[in-house]
Amino acid sequence: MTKPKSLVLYNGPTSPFARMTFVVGTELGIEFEDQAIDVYNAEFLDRHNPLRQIPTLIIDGETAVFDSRSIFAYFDAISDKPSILPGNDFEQATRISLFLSLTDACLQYRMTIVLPENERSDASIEKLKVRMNRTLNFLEKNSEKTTTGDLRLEQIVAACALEYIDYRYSSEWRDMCPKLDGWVTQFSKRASMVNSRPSE
Ligand SMILES: N[C@@H](CCC(=O)N[C@@H](CS)C(=O)NCC(=O)O)C(=O)O
Repeated sequence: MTKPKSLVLYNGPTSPFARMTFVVGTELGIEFEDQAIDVYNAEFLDRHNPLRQIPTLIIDGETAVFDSRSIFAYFDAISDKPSILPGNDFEQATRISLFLSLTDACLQYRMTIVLPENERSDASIEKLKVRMNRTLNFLEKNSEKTTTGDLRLEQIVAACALEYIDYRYSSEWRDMCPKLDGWVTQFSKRASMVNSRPSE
């Protein structure tokens, strides 16, 4: 795999998916420039990513890689360290999907509750809350699979997802999920997690 001359990661101060790519790149020893942008006013991004979303990674000033899953795979491919991807472990891949979808539900929840009252749907908010709580319960029951073993993508995605739940929804999950709570409290002491904590 050809090594890039320059990498720019378009990131944001509170984006959970961008945070995951930052932590993955950092843990894999990749050198990249981390640029926090206001994605809602980032017209310049359209020529690279028509979705105008973060994270977006620019290789050597021209090639764009997105979304977060493609960036995880790219960082993993150019790293000199052992792969952190699930490979053919499809149960692990499914847990990664669950943590990513949990993050997505929390993002949608946040986007819904900040709408003006007349545009908000209580039913949609309730559905997202039920989805988040059901997923957290499921992940707690299987938590040993996530929390044991070597550092890998699954753990990075899990830790960023759980801290995003704290940030945008509630920390009540910590009482409901004591095993995940204990694990993430330790995991989030890693420098890559401390240096990417969401803040407005
Ligand atoms: N599936 C994408 C989701 C990216 C995403 O939702 N990014 C949000 C920030 S967390 C964004 O750019 N929102 C701005 C918008 O959609 O206008 C990924 O995994 O990277």
